[in-house]
Amino acid sequence: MAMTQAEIAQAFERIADLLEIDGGDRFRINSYRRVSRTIKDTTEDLEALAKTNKLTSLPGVGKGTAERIYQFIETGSIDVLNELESKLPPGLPALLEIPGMGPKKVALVHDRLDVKCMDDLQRVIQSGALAELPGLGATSVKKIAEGIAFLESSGGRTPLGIAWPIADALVDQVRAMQGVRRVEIAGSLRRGRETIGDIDILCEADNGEAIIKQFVSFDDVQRVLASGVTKGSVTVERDKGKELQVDLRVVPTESFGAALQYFTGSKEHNVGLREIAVKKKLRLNEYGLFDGEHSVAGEREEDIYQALNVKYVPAELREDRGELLGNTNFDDLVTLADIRGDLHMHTVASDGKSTIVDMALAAKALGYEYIAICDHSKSSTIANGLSIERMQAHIEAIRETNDRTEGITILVGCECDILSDGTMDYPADILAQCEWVVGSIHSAMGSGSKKLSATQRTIAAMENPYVCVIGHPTGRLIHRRKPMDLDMAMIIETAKRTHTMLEINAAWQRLDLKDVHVRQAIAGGVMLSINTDAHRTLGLAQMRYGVTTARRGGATGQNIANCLSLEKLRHRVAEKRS
Ligand code: DGT
Ligand code: CA
Ligand code: CA
Ligand code: ZN
Repeated sequence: MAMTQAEIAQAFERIADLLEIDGGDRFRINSYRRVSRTIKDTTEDLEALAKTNKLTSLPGVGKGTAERIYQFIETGSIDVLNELESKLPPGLPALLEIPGMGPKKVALVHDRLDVKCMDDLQRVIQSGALAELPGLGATSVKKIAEGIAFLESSGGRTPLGIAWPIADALVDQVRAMQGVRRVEIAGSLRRGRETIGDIDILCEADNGEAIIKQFVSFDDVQRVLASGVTKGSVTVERDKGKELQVDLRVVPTESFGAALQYFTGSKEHNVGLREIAVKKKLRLNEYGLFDGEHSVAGEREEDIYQALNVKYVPAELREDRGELLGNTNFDDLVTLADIRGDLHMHTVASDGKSTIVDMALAAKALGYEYIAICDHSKSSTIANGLSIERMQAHIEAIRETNDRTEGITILVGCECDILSDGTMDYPADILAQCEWVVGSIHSAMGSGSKKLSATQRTIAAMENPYVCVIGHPTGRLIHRRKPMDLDMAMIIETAKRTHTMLEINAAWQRLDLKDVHVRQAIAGGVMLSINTDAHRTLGLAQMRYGVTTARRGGATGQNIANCLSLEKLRHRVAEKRS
């Protein structure tokens, strides 16, 4: 059973959480949390360590912990975790998912108000009993109520960045089966939506029944929902015990393109396309495009659009947002291959896990020509932001690393906080030494608490000549934090006027700006920058989520700063500064 480091770390984190709800010993709770962090941060191969009995070489890992890690790698579960889960009311751990509810609060409502599940919690919110508890009060109750509403509105959908790697692994397994000629991801995942209801996979083969049989018995399958001759539906584990549905459909060669078109959706796009077919007295369905009994197209998706005399619409744009009106050319949408650099990443200097040189070498391996190292500024204390003295030394370190690293340019940068009064967290002389400055709001995001609104703060930052780009402009975290209340039209107008770029933060938890804002920014003549905000080398791979979001907004390479040559990029920065 292949376990990722993150999964093992998560299991230990969960033990700590459940132990805390259960009123367990503080020392034990802390030690589980520490182990979780060690596992998350280690660069060692845990499975290899487990096999050679060397897990105890990790800091803080004793014999007992080593056994638990080993058990989890071998069996996918840990006795302590199972015991805790069966001891606590089954509906109780789910309360941890509510934004604003940590283990302490869950323990409190359980002990004092006998809350055992979500419904119980709703009831004590209604009755006012929750607000009476020590340390809670009206404001935190309001936060919790909002958290519940938020959780319900997210409706169990899976973030793109969790679904995509799972789908990739399944696609590889399907591709390896005998008789399979082609495999493609369809559905909302192919369209690159920020959250996914279920994964749809399509494969071209003749021996459907045999393929579905193998599919429903893959190692990762938790439950089989349906197993037929051309379609199988299963669930696989997503994270933290959550399930994710996967549908596999097997289709013959002559209708593969039609099926891919149909099952990619969106439903609304398909309705529009079918109407165009009807006007031409043709019939379009998942088997093909037909003129009476005669098949006009079906083997290739492109042929269907062509036969209908419609410009081929890339999957990311099939959302019924005017893509079938025929007046747009989609040929030049930005691709991952167009990306020449990554302009927002952190290192061990602030809250990252990799060094400058490691980030640079990893970026070089991705084929990039340049990167910008952008660690946190001094006010971001929880993110270990750099004081002016540390930043000065960091600037030297980045320059020095750049000088001795071949084949990639490392730009001196920073992610500078936009303070609550709209000023920047570093003085001009520090910013002037940076070749690239990301300005971001990290504190006091709630409107109304401070003098300036989020819009005013962002605009003030854009007026600063050193701020090249606004990082994660709306500050949202998908399923966890609402976007700030921004006047996007005004932000875009100011960005255009001040030559400030806007970021498409590619971290799948953010995807900020999102697709519709990307489209709005492009229409407003604003340059965008797709950045991963990576906190370790692996994080650089998130670029594809940002590129997908940019494509959904109709972006071409022309709209994206990090598709420019370094020379042109420097020119744009200089232009703003002058
Ligand atoms: P999801 O899974 O909720 O994120 O969204 P989709 O778009 O992947 O939807 P899903 O999985 O229910 O179905 C995949 C595609 O199959 C969908 O985008 C369009 C097509 N499809 C499914 N049911 C229908 C239908 O009743 N009518 C039409 N026209 N297309 C359908
Ligand atoms: Ca789907
Ligand atoms: Ca589906
Ligand atoms: Zn950042």
